[in-house]
Amino acid sequence: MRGFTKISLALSAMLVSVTAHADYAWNFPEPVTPMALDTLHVHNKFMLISMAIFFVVLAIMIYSIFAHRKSKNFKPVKDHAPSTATEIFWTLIPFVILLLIDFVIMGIPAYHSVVMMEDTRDKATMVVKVTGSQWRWQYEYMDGDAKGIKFVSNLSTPKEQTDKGYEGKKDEQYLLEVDNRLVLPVGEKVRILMTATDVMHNWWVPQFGSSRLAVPGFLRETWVQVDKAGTYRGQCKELCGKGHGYMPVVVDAVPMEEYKAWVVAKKEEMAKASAGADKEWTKDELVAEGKGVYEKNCAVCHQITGAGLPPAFPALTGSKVATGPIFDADGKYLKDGHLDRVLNGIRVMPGWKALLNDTEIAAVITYERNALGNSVGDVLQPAQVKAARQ
Ligand code: HEC
Ligand SMILES: [Cu+2]
Repeated sequence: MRGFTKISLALSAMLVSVTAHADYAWNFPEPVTPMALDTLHVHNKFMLISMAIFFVVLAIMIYSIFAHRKSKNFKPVKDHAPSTATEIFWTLIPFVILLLIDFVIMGIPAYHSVVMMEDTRDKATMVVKVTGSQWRWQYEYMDGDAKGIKFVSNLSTPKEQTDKGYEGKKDEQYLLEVDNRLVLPVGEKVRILMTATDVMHNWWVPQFGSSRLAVPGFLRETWVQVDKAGTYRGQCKELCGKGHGYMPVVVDAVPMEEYKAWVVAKKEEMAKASAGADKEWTKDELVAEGKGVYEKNCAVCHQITGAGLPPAFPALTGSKVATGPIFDADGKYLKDGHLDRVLNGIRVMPGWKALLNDTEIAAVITYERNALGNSVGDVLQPAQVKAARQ
């Protein structure tokens, strides 16, 4: 009786703690793509089957223990094994049962799910390329009206909130917010091509159910078809270095009309940016623009002040490269010069050619040379960056 009291006390304590957390989401997040729905169904089905097996086995075990207890004078069999026929019989029966469950009852839905995940082309109406880099995502629309739209998506949680010892209020979407969201039309099957520029990353939105490793040097694919409008958030799911926790994914799924309007607006924005590349900028304009570019893209490694984190990440303050020549005596592009380092990168330093436009590169270089404790005094124009790219 005592034992029972103890057990029921413990059980009710557990129940209380469970109900105290009743608002906590124990289940999977709501699936919004056919893939997420299908895999959730498979999961639930498998869970039920495993639980049924668990309870049947447990019941037989408890029954055996109780029915053959000492107080009933059961004598254990010591001196002989049961007949070979019995042994074969009770090995074969569970074997057949499990075979049936594994290959038929679980195998068929699992097979259906896997085939569906792998089929990226059938009925896909658009293609988006997703590139992972340390530590940001880049999106490129490959076809249709949106063809040519390409942008980088950076974490937008203010830097001070992620600093050690920060006590203030954190954003509601802390570490799950970005400056440029991926926008997709609702109900369209989107084929996603995936790659990485440095190490492996994984573009993962839990509510989409699709997750695929982005591997440098490989083009891999998956697909999403978001059936419900809304904003969906995810993260990089492959440990990819120091900034792994700082490369979230934010996707806006919007009705087709809204998507089309977004495409037009985004194209205009891009046209404006490239027009900006042809005009002559003043030093102050470039430094002001460059500060934003620097803090968003470079400060993770080189730090806000430019002091770096030696020996892994060199200081830019006083750096020979960052204060050194950009062009040679004939005004030609200098290999291993400042611009070359930023465009093409070297070793751990990423190349920014594909991630930043001409204005951004000109601005960040002018910023490095005239801020962060440096005062070279010169200016790099976007037009010069444009020319150097060729
Ligand atoms: C992922 C971390 C990382 C990011 C982000 C990064 N850098 Fe670097 N950077 C490095 C490393 C590491 C080196 C040293 C490379 C080497 O020489 O092996 C470096 C070197 C440099 C150098 C040469 C410095 C010297 O004295 O050798 C410049 C200039 C530079 N980075 C500019 C930038 C700019 C501009 C950005 C942003 C647009 C940026 N970096 C973003 C890691 C980074
Ligand atoms: Cu990553």
